[in-house]
Amino acid sequence: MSYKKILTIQDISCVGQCSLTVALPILSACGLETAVLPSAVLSTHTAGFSGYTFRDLTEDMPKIKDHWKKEGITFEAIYTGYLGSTQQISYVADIMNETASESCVKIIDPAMADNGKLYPGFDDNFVQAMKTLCSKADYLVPNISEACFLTDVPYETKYDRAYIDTLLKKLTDLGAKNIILTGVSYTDETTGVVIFENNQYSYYEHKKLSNSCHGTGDIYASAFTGAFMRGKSAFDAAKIAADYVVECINATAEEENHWYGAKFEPVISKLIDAIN
Ligand code: PXL
Repeated sequence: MSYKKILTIQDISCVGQCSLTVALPILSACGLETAVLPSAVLSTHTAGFSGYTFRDLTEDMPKIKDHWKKEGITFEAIYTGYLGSTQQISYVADIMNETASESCVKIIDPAMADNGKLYPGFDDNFVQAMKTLCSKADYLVPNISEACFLTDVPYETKYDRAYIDTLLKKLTDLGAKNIILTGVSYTDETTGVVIFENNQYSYYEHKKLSNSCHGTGDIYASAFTGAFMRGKSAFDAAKIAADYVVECINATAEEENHWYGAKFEPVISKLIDAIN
C-alpha cells in the first residue's frame, strides 16, 4: 500500500461532528497520513446551535506555511473544506502553490451553503473569492447550493439533466478540472452524485433516505478524498463515499436527539472494507 501525506484545511468545530473532527478520523482510517491546518476554532458548528464562539485563525496561516516551507514539507494531496474568512482563501491558494508535491491532487469542498442558503457569516465577497479558488481544483466537490452560488445560477429543488449540465459547464469555466456534484436528485425517491471527469458525465444513483443529517457533506468529501488517494478511480471513490454516507445516516436514524451530526464512527469499518 502506498503511504501518502495529505493536508486538510478546515475548521475545528469542537462539538458537532463536522469538519476536522470528521475529516481527520476518516482520512486516518483510510490509511493516509493527515496533516491539519485549522481555519478557525468554533465551540460548535453554526447549523442549529446559537451563541457559538469563533476564533479566526487567518493570521496564523502564512506563518504556518512559511515554517513548513523552511522545513521542506510538501503534500501529495491538499483537501480544503470550511474556511474562516475571505482573506483565508488567498492564503489557501498560496499554501497550494508552495507546499504541493509535484503530483499533488487538490480537492476543494467549497463548504459554504446548503438548501439554497449561505451558512451564517458568509457573504458575496466570500463567494467571489471561492470562485477564484475553484481554478485550483483537480476535484471540486460542491453540493447543488454551492454550485449555484459559484455559478450565479438560481437554486432549484426540481431540475433536469440540462440544469445540471449548465452547472457543470459553468463550474469548469471557473477552472475546476473535474467535479463531483453531490445531492443530485432527479426523482423523489432517489438521489445520487454526478462524476464529471475529463468532461465526461457519469452518475451514481441510490435510494433517497427519509432523514438527513448535518455534516454529511464533510463525511462525503473526506471519504471521497480517502478512497481516491488510496488509488480508487474518481467514480469508485464517489460511489464508496456515497454508500458510506448512506450507512452513516442509517446509523443515526434511530436517535432523534442526535440532530447535529451523523454517527460516522460505528460504521467506519464499512468504509475501510470498501477501500481495501
Ligand atoms: O459541515 C459544514 C460546516 C463546517 N464547519 C462549520 C459549519 C458547517 C455547516 O454549517 O457551521 C463551522
